[in-house]
Amino acid sequence: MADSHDCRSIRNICILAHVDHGKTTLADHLIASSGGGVLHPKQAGRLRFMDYLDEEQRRAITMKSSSIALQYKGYSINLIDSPGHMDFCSEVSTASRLSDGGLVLVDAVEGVHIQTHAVLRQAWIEKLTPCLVLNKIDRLIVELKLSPMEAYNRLQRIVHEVNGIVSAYKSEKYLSDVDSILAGPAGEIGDENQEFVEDDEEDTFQPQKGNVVFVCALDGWGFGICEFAEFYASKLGASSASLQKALWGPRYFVPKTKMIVGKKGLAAGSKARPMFVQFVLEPLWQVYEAALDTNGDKQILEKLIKSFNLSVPPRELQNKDPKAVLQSVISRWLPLSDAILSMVIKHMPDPGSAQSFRLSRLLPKREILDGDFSSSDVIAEAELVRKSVEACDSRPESPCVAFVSKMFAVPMKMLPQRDVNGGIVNNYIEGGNGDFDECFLAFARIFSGVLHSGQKVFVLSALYDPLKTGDSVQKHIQEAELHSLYLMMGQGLTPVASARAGNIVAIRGLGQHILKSATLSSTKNCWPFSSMTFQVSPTLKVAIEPSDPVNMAALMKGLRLLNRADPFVEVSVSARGEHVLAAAGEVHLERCIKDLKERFAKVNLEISPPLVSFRETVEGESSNPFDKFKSLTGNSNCIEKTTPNGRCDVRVHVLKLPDALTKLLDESSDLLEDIIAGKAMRAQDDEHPVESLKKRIWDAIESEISDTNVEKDKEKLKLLWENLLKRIWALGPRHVGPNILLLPDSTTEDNGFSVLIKCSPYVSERLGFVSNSDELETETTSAETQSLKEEANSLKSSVLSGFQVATGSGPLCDEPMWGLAFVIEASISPVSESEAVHQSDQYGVFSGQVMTAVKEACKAAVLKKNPRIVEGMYFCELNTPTEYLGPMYAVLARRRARILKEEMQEGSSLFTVHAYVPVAESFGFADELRRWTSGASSALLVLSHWEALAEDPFFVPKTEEEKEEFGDGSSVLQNTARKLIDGVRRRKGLPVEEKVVQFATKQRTLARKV
Ligand SMILES: Nc1nc2c(ncn2[C@@H]2O[C@H](COP(=O)(O)OP(=O)(O)OP(=O)(O)O)[C@@H](O)[C@H]2O)c(=O)[nH]1
Ligand SMILES: [Mg+2]
Repeated sequence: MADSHDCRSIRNICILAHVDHGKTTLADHLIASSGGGVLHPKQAGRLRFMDYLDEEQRRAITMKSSSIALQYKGYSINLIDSPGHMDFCSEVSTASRLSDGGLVLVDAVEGVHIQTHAVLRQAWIEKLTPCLVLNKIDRLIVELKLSPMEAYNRLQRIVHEVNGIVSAYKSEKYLSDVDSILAGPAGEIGDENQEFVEDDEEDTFQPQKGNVVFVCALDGWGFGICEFAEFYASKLGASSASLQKALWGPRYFVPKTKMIVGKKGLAAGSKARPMFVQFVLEPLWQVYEAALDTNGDKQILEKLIKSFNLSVPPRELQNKDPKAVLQSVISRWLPLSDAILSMVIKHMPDPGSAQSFRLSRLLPKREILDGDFSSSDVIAEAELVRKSVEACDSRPESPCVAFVSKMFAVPMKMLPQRDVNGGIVNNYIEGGNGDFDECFLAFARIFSGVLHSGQKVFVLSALYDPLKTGDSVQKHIQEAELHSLYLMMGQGLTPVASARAGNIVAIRGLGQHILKSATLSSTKNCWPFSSMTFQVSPTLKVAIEPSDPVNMAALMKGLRLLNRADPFVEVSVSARGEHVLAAAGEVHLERCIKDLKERFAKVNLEISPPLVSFRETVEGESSNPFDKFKSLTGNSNCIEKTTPNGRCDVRVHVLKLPDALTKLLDESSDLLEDIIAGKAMRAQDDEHPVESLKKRIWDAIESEISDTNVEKDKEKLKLLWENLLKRIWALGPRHVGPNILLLPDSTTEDNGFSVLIKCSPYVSERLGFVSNSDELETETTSAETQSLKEEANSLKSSVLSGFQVATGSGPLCDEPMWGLAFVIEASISPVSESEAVHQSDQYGVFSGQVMTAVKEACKAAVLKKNPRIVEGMYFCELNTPTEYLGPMYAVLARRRARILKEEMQEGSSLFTVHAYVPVAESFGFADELRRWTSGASSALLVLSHWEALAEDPFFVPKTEEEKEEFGDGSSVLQNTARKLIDGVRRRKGLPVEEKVVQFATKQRTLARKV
């Protein structure tokens, strides 16, 4: 029973894989055998029970994760099926957070793909115990027609590859642990680290250990090595344990001596095959041949049925379709659900042992810095809660803690009409906001204690801190009453009165309190669970408006509901007042819009073309790295602006940051935000965020310096960079972007008559590049200069805002700037007597003038230094049969793709191609590809990086050669960079320079002739 008192009989698992590798098909068979009769075995594999949404069935891909409770040999197994499509990868995060084990599926024909990497990583991050399922073994026999030996080599290669991926994560973690130990204060290596050191040696997935199975989900059969080991034990006269070790790898059976030997033990010229081939694959191949070949030996099937005592109804054996006969025999010989579920029970941990292992990820130990005694009670209780999560304590008196990983909407009519006691419930009472058609349920796992329907709990957001009191914290904690609890059976919901620690449930009644995820707790003195990590962020944005403006309110309500129902969608209002919907990709977007139209808003909508975002930067540097620094000094390299009242002179220099540094600043924006706000000091784990970031900044710079060949230059460059890093005032836009505001060089001094607006290198201080104890200026100055200095001091924020605004919208098309460092020297001079009289109002507030001047100067500085447009790039993985390579390359070429790698997949006619495709060109890409290749190619896109276009958007042919090649400029086709810029400008309503009619005279003469 799911409500069993002992959590040792529970397993919470999810199925993870690349798209189409067969997760939902596998789930079908497990449900048919152990789902309590919700699915007839005949339909298993074809129905796709867990894909219950219409859109999922129509497209034949899973779009959300959903859970089902299975009963197997006294165990209660909560199985979560997850989607494999990139657009829904957030659902993989929500599924793995609630599970303790992950069945990682790999298609034996297609092998490891990008999402396989991604799900292995997710499992690793969430500390799941993984098992490997090699699916679609039938395709090796029927489609690829491999010999058993070839099939073995392929399987071995896949296992090896998957092990390689996991061991890379292990060593990465191991290395970073070692780093933090070296960087941190002297101490012992914790338990956790120890475990990585030990484990590092051994492959994670080993068929002989029993955590790898070979299956065909479509036909419902599968096996692990142990099934065969047991069977052959009596036949070969060996123990099944020793056979299990020998049935994988280079182990050979010598019939004469009845010995198992390694390769060396074989006689020269021996034709022996590895035991896995001889004893496992060959019989399997024979059965397939016997059943499917027209003149196959049908006796083999009969022998099989006899020797294994299989009860196959004669009716099924007489079926005319040889495939159906094969399936009924082989699925009884090697039942899929037994192979999988016995592995789950044996190799995956129960909630108790899993939670103690996963604790450091779920509820990381907090370092309490300020030893405030008044909070010691809170700390003690929070520690108690943590202990009870660690033990998965399911006693009713222990603190109750659950984690909600997502909210999902179900139509009201789908809710059970009867409560636990069989009484009729009126589901429509609750709702509160008038959304009567949809009901929001929380997808949750209980980590400690017991949850009852009707219970009151605290809902903690990820930012909640039990040690803080006051209003700022109050908004992160709410009290809520759980309306009802359900066990999930895919789409079906079974009401339960209570559920214990270790179970996965759906909770009703939290719709008003939780937006996406939250921690539930019976006590206020509890830390919230750590946030989930998502592989990508939603990048595909469109503006939405109702076809009829009258329906605006319905759209807004619809967007609000959608935002709640989809863990990954983002809804916002743009600066221009448009409602912007951000989704992970085209398929996701399409589903969101369908949901909006049909469920949440129920009105017709107008959808804009995708709003692609760009960045703006300047041309890369020349080969001499010192040029970069030269551009920071001197008059010729700078832009000067003066405020309208003539009192403030602004000089701006701009420099392009090394790409690696830009990328680092961009990626670390969350961390930087914390560091700048002074919040990152409390390390959650054993890492030192500031130190490690500092080190990475240096690494980024050093990778640029290392391009220089001369050793002396390297030293010099290093010094120059050191100097720059000590001068960081701010980052931008919005204080954490990839652009840097540098203070003027210390040699730039006030020139007696005007005063420089200066600040302390605030960000450098926070990052620890300079110490905070800056000496204060002590020189004595005249009263006049003193007041000027005070004024300069008050204008600091204007300079800063000017920089923030400029980096937020560049000169090309108002898009944010990318990887630039600005040195802004703004100096103010005293008001002269004559001006003072009519000064005050004429030009507006002085601070505003300074801000505008700084902003204008920054933008002009970018324009002067050969501006370039930067576009987002997708990493794209394509799989195409050889005959469609031509059309595929044509599609890629039309979309400015850059091919990185092309590789024939061994043993199949599939080509795998890796390419970068610009985001701006990616819309409709998958569709076009499908059309041109008759659906034979598939492509998956993952957002990869930002890349500057080398083209000059303002290119006009100047030299003779250029004119020869491009004409005199009037008839030159606009280059791509210019086209992109103009596209964005048009969308934003900014002026665009356009030649509407180029040769009017010629057109007229033509017309006359007719
Ligand atoms: N030949 C063969 N085909 C299979 C097998 N398992 C699944 N398939 C087919 O593979 C396709 C995809 O199966 P699904 O179960 O929908 O795959 P999935 O992993 O759930 O896909 P997503 O949820 O969209 O990521 C279907 O057409 C299945 O019939 C198998 O063992 N052999
Ligand atoms: Mg699926």
